Amino acid sequence: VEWNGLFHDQGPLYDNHVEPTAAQAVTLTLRTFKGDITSANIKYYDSADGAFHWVAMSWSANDATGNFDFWKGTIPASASKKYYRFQINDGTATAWLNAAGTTSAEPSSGDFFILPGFTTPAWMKNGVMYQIFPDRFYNGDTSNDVANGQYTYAGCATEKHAWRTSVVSNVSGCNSAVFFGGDLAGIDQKLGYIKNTVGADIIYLNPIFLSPTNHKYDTEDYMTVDPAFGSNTLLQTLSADIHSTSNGPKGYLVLDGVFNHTGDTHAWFDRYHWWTTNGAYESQSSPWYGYYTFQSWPGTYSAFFGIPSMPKLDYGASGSAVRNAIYGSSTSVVQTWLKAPYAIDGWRLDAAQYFDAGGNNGSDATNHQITAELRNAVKSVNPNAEILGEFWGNASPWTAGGDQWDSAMNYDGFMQPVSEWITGQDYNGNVASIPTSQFDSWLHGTRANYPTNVQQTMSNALGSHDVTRFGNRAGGDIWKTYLALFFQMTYVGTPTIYYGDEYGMQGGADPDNRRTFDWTVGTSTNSAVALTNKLITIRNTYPALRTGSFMTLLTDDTNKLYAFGRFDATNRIAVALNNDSVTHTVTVPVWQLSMTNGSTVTELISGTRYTVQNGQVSVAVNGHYGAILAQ
Ligand code: ARE
Ligand code: CA
Repeated sequence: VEWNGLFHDQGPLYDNHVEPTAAQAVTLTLRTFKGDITSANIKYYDSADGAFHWVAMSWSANDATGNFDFWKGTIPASASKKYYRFQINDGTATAWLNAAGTTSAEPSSGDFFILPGFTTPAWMKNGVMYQIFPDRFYNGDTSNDVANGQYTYAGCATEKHAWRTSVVSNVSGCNSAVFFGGDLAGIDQKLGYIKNTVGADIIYLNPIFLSPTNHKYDTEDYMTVDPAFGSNTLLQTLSADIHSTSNGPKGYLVLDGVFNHTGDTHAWFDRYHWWTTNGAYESQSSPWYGYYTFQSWPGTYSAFFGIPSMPKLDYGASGSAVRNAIYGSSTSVVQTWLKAPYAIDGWRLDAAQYFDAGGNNGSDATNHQITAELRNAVKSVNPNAEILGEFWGNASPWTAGGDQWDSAMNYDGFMQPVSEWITGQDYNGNVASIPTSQFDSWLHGTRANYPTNVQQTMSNALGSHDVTRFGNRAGGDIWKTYLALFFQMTYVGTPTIYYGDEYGMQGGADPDNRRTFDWTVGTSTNSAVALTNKLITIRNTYPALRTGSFMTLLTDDTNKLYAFGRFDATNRIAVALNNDSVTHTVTVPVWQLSMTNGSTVTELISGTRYTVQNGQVSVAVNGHYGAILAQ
């Protein structure tokens, strides 16, 4: 069997129902070199009977170039989850193909998923997300700014700093008390920048509810927008303006849901007696005593990473008061903000791996039961809402069943490999460098962890509020940002821009990764911002870049080159990336995409046309730049 001719993924040409209902049979297509094999079978595991089943495939067609055969087979419709791989035979020789790759021995993991009835939001598949740390984006209302010494929390008096773009350093352990004045009014005023200048349509806000710190991961009241950021009414306005098409494309709003822990100033806990009612820390007969886990009351209790200001919620059993308050009732936190008049479009679930009862820190059946209940609660209000989990590794325990998260922050399958390939540093800024071939196999392996509709909605970012800035890791070389943008906007998953990354904002670890946005740099005349916008426009124009197949075309470790295809029934696109610092001519084997000799492709940035010769297109690509060849 010629492995180089084998291809299958769940793109539109190879799978007729990537999100099947229980009533839809799934017809799969397998590509081989023409005349290469004698037979092929689908072998699938059906969770309904816990057994493997075989489907013999039959030859159906050749491709336009005559290089390939297509074989088809159909898995019958039913409601049960199924997992499949292909057995490909050439006489007595056999190869196996599944999502993890091609092997000569039968694989025991890495199969493709069929999860009837599981859908992820179309707007996440087709959108571009923009992440904002609200205190640092734009000050749209100076009247709500936190003043110097306005209050003291955890021994730190608040400090109001002037907007500036230099290093945000640790202020004697009190960096969470440093405020710059950014707010929801500022975000609302800058929607034109986000939607039109950048071209993003999904806005993800770091926490905005009442809390004494600038980051607001220690919630004091889930039902109140922090007054330094605005008001509940202003959130209503912001949500409406994001959704409106009068200021750009229709947008979507995702909020940070910090439900693993509350802050220690929440009335339920009330460590500092800020509230008139008795919290769990104040009285063992508090109505909320059972909301937390005390090893020794009141001083020793379960908390996020043992940080005393973040006492961990005890979710108890199904139907518990905490479950009802957070997501289970119509007046719960999760449901309230999803409903009109706020109508947010999704939740990013902070530290969601730790949800649990009894301070156990998650990762067991209780965590997954809570998460599944939370999903049902979200989808009962809005079936198109997004549930985006925060997890730094392989998030498949929360996505593989199609019953918990829609997708996750893609630290493991995007941010880390991109950082190591392009910058030679991991996202924490430590030296870590990988060649193109390893970059490609890393991407292949992490895609295989997830159902295709999950892959298509994974949040693919270059940086976040928890890691060093991409611009820092790139050593200030804006060309590395250009290259990263080419990849981000053409890869599988929801491109996610951490505010300022579109112009290569600098910054080290927390808190320096939360510098104030520089509005003299973040403009349409900035070359990186302009490239971001151009690439997003291209992504928006070609569905193949969002929901098409992905095929590796070239890995060249010596010259640091990478090329891959994205394609569907309408378009075939080859993306060529040069990770070297000098120009290289990239010879892209577009015969793998069935492009015929003599046909032309258009490079979408320059408009230059190229002719396919000998199954290839040769294109000169600048160092740390890319080319997008479409037909
Ligand atoms: C503050 C200070 C820091 C200081 C820290 C400890 O700013 O300088 O080091 O306190 O005292 C929020 C704020 C932070 C704040 C923190 C504690 O944003 O500024 O730090 O609260 O008060 C793990 C968790 C993951 C978590 C990351 C940071 O699993 O959930 O660590 N991320 C979320 C948010 C954060 C937020 C919180 C959680 C708390 O995104 O912004 O912090 O609500 C590996 C592991 C991961 C681990 C990761 C990073 O990859 O696999 O599990 O993530 O490393 O450590
Ligand atoms: Ca303000």
